[in-house]
Amino acid sequence: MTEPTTYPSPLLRSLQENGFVVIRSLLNPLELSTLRSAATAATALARSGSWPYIRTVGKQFPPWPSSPPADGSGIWGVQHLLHPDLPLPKESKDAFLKLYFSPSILAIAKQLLPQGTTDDDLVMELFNMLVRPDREFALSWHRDDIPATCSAAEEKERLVPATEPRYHTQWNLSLVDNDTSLILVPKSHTRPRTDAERAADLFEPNMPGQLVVELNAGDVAFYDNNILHRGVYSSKKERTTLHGSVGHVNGAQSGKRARNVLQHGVGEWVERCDFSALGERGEEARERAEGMRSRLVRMGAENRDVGFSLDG
Ligand SMILES: O=C(O)CCC(=O)C(=O)O
Repeated sequence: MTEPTTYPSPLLRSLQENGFVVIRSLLNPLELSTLRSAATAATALARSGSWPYIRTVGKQFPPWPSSPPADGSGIWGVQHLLHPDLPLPKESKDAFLKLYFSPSILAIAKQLLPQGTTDDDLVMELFNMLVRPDREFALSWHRDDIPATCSAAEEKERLVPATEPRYHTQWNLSLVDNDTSLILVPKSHTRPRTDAERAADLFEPNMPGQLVVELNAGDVAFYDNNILHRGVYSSKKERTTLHGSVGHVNGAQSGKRARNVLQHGVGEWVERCDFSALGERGEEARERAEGMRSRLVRMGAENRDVGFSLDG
């Protein structure tokens, strides 16, 4: 028998086994403070109704309304941090741009995507932010691209087995301490729901085996977005969590991935993004980003009228 010549990295092994992996202290203090200023300014715009791309309390999945609810319950997310029209100072916009395309985030993504992934395989996807609502709010237990109404056989068919390659990866990076909003059931990314999980209330507060992902400022959790998970948000606790995803070109042809990404409306503005600030780090960084964008644009051209993944 011939020995395999490559082995999964520890990060990939952890993602394969558990469905998520946490990397501590990815950002230095200067990066954190620059990003926090940018995030605070973007959140203020979104809360005041001056930025129409938001996640509104009371609605879990896209499409969301373009202004905060009239009842004062607020927002739980700010969409499109790379949108060219986001009215922020250039320094703040550049901070978001440099983080999304940072060598550190992309190096982790390359380890979690199929072995041998290079810059030329990466696809730009989503970059949003999750924030404190103005009243208590929670998301139901869900998988991002498999409806809760699916049978066990349908779930099995759509879940990717542990050792098969994953063609996208999703991450939460907290800019403040003590983010405990993401709750998931480790190892549920490769198996259908158990009978107990199926029978449980969609807002069950104590799902068997659940784990609260705890992030401090600068920590990032990468996870399979079809792991069984939910979000629980308190109006009394600040949350400033950057929420992004990166794809692999071999998954971009799939209509399902295209729907998961394009349902957020990124295709409407991505061609107008200005990546020139990345050139400060050398042309290689800017060219990598241009390549990632062009593969997103191609995915959009090949998958029109994608609709939405989930209702609610
Ligand atoms: O708040 C979180 O971290 C989870 C968000 C989530 O589950 C979603 O956007 O579908």
